[in-house]
Amino acid sequence: MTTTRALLTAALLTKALSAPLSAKDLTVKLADAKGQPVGTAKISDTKGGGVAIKLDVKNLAPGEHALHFHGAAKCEGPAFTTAGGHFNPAMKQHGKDNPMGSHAGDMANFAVGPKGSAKVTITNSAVTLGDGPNSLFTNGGTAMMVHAKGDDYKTDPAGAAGDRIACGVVTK
Ligand SMILES: [Cu+2]
Ligand SMILES: [Zn+2]
Repeated sequence: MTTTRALLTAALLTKALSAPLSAKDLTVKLADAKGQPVGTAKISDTKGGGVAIKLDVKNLAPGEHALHFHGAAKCEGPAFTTAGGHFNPAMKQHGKDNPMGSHAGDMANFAVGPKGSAKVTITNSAVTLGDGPNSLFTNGGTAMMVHAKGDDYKTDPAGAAGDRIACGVVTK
């Protein structure tokens, strides 16, 4: 009896210690303009605030691509315009190299290899899976967007990143 209880307590403790930092991680499914799947983005809260995004994508054009969170949780191809502009709760301009920037939804470019795939982790210190105005779930959620070109990190409102080529809704 006592042994059983001790084992149970130990098991519960182990479970608590190994629990993820956030209530739950989130896997976003990305699809291209034709609705074909191009991979996933696994989002998790990080210890110091912000999120880490494990991007695992394929069937994209080789080269640099911009990655943003847009303000509406809509991925309607082929142009994905209903996702709106960049997620911008602080009402700033676009880009880390813009003195008036940046949007919470702005992130670093990533590179797609010659075979059309990429596996990369990108961080964003301005958003969270938790609560508050910078939550990716604010106002019904956001959309993760991949663009045809790289972001120049300064041109308002979207970094001159070209077409929206893949999208995934970020909702609870
Ligand atoms: Cu974008
Ligand atoms: Zn932006």
